[in-house]
Amino acid sequence: MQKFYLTTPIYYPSGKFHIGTAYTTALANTIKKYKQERGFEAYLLTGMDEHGQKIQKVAEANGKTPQEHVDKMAEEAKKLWSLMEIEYDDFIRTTEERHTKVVEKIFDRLMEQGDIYKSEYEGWYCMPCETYFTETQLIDGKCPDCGREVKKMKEESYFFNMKKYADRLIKFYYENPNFILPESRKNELFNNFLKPGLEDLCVSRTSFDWGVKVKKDPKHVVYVWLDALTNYITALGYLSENDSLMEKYWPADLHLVGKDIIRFHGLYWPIFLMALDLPLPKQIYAHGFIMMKDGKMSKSKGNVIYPEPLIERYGLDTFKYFILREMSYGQDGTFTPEGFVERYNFDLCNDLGNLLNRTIGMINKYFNGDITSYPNIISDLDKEIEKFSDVSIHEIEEYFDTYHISNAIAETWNLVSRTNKYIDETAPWILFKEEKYEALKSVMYHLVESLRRIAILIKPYMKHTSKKILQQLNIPEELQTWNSLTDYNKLKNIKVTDKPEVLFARLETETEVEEIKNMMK
Ligand code: ME8
Repeated sequence: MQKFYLTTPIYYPSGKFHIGTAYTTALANTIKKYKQERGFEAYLLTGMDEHGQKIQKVAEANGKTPQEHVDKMAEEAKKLWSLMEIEYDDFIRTTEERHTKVVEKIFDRLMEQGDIYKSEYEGWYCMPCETYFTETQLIDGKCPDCGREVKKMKEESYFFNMKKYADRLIKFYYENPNFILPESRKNELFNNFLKPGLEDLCVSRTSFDWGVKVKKDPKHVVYVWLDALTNYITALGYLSENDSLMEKYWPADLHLVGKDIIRFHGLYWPIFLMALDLPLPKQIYAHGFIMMKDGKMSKSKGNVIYPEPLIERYGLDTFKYFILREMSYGQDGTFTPEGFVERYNFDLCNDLGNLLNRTIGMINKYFNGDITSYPNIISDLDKEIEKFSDVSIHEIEEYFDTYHISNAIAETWNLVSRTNKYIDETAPWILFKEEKYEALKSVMYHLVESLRRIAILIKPYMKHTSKKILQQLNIPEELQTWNSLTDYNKLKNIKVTDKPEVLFARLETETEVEEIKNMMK
């Protein structure tokens, strides 16, 4: 069986996870489920990045030790992933011994090899922000973040020799043009960072101690990104007693990240791996950000939206449908309460829900719920819809394979719309009135086929809706699989339900927009 190893970023437990974090994870789960449908042995890793000064400070502010804080946050994260039915195979936390022990070993080894060397870090330090800046980053000689005075400071630090590997990485980029997706991000990394030349990277800190200590020099802790990135291999047992998962799954097929952290994944991570003599991941896809009408989500603006209340009120499938559809490939998307309610009412309730209801209603009315077998006489309109859905399936698979999930969903809804149009074109009520029963049978057959296909195509991200459609139509198990998508004439002796259940009840727009606005914090 072909394997597929994919990862999400490991998130900082600095606050409650909002719909942005949920988006990356839902996207990862969708890709995993799709790969499984296509016969891959898929392995999904997620987790938490628990070290660093930021976490130490948040814990202090909450009157907790860092460990108490991250333990609680890990529980909450797992609760959210369970609510969202995320089928991860492992959840790695960077404070776990299986991780920290290996980070120590990696740091040691890189030091021994001479890739990490000791030197002095010099820069402009902003005390309140606890951050170093270079001369050019300063604004009017002051801190670019808070505008306060900065001081020139020197600190003893360990550095990673990035320069040594830069040419190899450039070559790798040339030889693997699809390594970084989308292409625009790759070009950015290449032109803005690789071409001008990489600076050596400071990989240790002495200003705080919540991290993995450098074994041979414990007043230093390992830089949080060197610590964090290695999770992708420590979780597989790299340098541990049992590294069978590493054997099986490395290199990763896909690292899924947001555009904010592509620099770390596209530059530093490959170089760390080269230094460790390990193969590089096959692809890194950086998606865009979920934005709000007034820009980024932030607590100070009071515009943060969390997944839980949305899922509770509108269901998991609706939530996933919205975020996955709204985020075009590599682009930012916008969350608005109006957009959310509109997509629900139009796409889910009107287009998909009504299609199922109308179809079941007609089959019951005209044929007592029975679909017997593939019709003998096929009209041109029937042929057209068959052809349309064949082409759709092909395109949707291609979109899934290249992680254009929003396009895959949009194309599926084209099929939904086309099927609705087919009802208008064939006007089954007239066929019935004119007693053209063979033609009417064929229309019903084609409607069920379309719905069966749609139900299979949405399975990776709308499991429950998919199941409800297949159940109401009474589709046999063997015709519920991805492999059966291309079969078009196998449905036989089916009796659809005589008690159709509404998939998505219509929402009252104004009330719901208000409801969602009240969910924002
Ligand atoms: O960066 N829209 O963790 P983090 C879409 N610990 N995605 C969003 C988003 C938004 N508005 N906000 C956040 C870290 N994300 C490091 C990662 S990996 C070795 C270490 C998602 O908690 C997106 O995937 O800040 C982004 O890259 C990630 O959360 C950042 O999570």
